[in-house]
Amino acid sequence: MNNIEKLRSEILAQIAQASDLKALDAVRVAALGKSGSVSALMKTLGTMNPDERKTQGPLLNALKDEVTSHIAARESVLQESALVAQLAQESVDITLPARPQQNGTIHPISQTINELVRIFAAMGFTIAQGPDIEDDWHNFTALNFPPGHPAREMQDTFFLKDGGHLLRTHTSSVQIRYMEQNKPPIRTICFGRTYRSDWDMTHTPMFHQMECLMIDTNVTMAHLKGCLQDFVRAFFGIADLPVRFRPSFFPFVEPGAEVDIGYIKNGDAIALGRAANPADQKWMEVLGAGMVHPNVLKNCGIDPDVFQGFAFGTGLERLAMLKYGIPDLRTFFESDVRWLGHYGFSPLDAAA
Ligand code: 2NL
Repeated sequence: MNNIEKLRSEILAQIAQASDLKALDAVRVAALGKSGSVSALMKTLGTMNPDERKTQGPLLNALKDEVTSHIAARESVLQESALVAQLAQESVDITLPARPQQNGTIHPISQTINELVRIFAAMGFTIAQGPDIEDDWHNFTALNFPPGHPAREMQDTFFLKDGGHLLRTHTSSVQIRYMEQNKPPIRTICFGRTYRSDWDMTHTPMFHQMECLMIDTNVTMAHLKGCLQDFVRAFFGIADLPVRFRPSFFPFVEPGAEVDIGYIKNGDAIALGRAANPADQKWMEVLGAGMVHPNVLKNCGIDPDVFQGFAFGTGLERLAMLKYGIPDLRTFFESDVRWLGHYGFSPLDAAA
């Protein structure tokens, strides 16, 4: 009895005197902790006879409850005064200028893709996607590359160590997968990263391609030329931009062509467009194109006696450099936010 009463007044006094939360916690541990004074008394219950236990039990429990609630009450008083002290000490300098807001920009490659999507969507094309990691079939064999073709060599292609896979060297693999899954009529474009083991002024080991594929009955080179011409004129916003085809070879097309657009030289500067005097007309290559090779159609389960198609491909960095006047390819991949601030686009800029 006496013991409990004495302990009670001691602990309550300690609680009242605890001047901060740390001191209060020490009081709590000393009283209610595993080897605390109240806990020690509770343990003596087991050694008492039943009568004693009957009177002592409730008293000890009441002590424990009372100590607990005093600690909680003191704790909230101390928390409150700690907050008041902190608020009195801290101040906000409302004259400090706000941190400048960093606005992100749309990367020129993304902007170019958005513009191309608009142009080709208006012509009825859908967008296809495919994996960056490819197998030999979709990247080479289905595209009519013969076994010893130089593009299949180690120097140009990044092969994975598993022996069966590679990083796609062009987005044509996406079109192969699309033809395996979808039957004509087909009108589809794709955009994607492509990889070649190359690194100099005009080549980076990763770059972006766009590719276009149309398959139907009675598709001719005339459709290819009309589609291509409409696309480059819409993209560069030049209604009479000259376009010319030169015969060329790609294993996956027959006939194949390289496609040039016209420009004029003014000193060191160049301007896309038609020269007033044909003698001043200059040409630069921007695309590869052709009629899909019958073997490629066969490889995708499409009957070349019934269906024909055209395809073309182009590099997105090159298109973006020409349209936006970006002089150096390698700056696309330096991830310099100042470059992005300069050449990037606002999300509010409508696509051309
Ligand atoms: C270039 C040349 C080209 C194609 C891509 C293609 C795709 C299939 C079948 C036939 Cl599935 N052709 N694509 C055709 C000709 C040229 O790209 O210089 N790209 C940057």
